[in-house]
Amino acid sequence: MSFQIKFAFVVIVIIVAALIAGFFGIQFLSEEKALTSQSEHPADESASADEDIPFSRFEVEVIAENLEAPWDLDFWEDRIFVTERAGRIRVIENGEFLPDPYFILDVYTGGQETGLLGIALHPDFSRNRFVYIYYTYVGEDGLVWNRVLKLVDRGDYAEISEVILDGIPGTSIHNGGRMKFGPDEKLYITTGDAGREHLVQDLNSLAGKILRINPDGTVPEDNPFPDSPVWSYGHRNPQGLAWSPTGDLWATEHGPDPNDMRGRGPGRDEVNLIKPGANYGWPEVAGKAGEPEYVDPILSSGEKPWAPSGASFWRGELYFTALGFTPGEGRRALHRVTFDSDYRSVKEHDFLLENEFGRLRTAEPGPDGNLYILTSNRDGRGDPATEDDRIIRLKPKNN
Ligand SMILES: [Ca+2]
Repeated sequence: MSFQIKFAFVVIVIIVAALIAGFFGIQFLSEEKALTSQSEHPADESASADEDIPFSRFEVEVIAENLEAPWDLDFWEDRIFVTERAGRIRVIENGEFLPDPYFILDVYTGGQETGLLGIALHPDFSRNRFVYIYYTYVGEDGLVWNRVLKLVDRGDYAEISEVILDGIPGTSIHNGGRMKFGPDEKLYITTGDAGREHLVQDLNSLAGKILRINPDGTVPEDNPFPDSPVWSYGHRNPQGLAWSPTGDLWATEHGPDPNDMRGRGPGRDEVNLIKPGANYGWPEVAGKAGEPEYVDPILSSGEKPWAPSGASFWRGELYFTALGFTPGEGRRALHRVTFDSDYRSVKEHDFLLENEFGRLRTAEPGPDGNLYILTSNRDGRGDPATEDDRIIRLKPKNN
């Protein structure tokens, strides 16, 4: 089937489907999104038109608007907890914002990569009400740092409990900031190089690392380096953490700009399979460098930037969001990666929502089985629409 014929066929199918949906008053948004998705691995020619289009099996809905540079989210029952970089946690309950912010914090917001970043609810939140946040601040020494703060939920607001990890180097860029509890109920935290590359290979610095701590801030006994929260190192600015169905940790990482490559390798942005104690190469190499002392990424953008931020496994596949600086080539899109059954080799890599909603910050499955995505258009680098920023929900059809 030629492309033109196939395209016409797809359009006719969609028009008919849309007419049917309109007739029954059904909200029917996903097909127009599906048309704009792209694939590096076109489906088999014998597949139906619907199966030819990645993501056609999802409905795409905007469920919240008018957020200001949201950065991370977590869920509990009917509540969505969302951080805004300016220093607010907002709560959406049953689809409605609580009238007042859940928590307000004085944070450092210089540059465009600072402020209140990650949030993670304790796995036993129902019992202990602990909420963890990661933020940038100016210390008494006048320097910029990042720290992890534990809050206690009090219903419609939260109170500060204690700082559980401090001394993470910060600056106006490369602050890392993603936090998630793993299947082992340890807290994993990404940190960036804070613009100081020499700290990244130094195991005594918390810059350019993935960290793993107990929920009370102590170091787990089975960490790879004694008495150190460092789980892996050699990272430039990782901002995505995701566990595969096989229990492995994956991380996305922002790579260097072209003028910052300086012969350091063939690639920029990375998707890495994280092994405890391993060295991921920055600032010596970037991308699949093939140097034996460094672990290469499983997936690299090569010379094309994605600017990948958040990541999650959802329905057995890896989804990561791309911020991009300019449109095109999946730079402002939701990437999907499928794997062979061992979750070691990539089967397909494609993306959707390209340039539909601008910069995409993170994607996280909710307790309802749907995928929630934050836009990041009011972070100083986007072209915000009047409704920005938004939370988008991907809902599988026929589920
Ligand atoms: Ca690397």
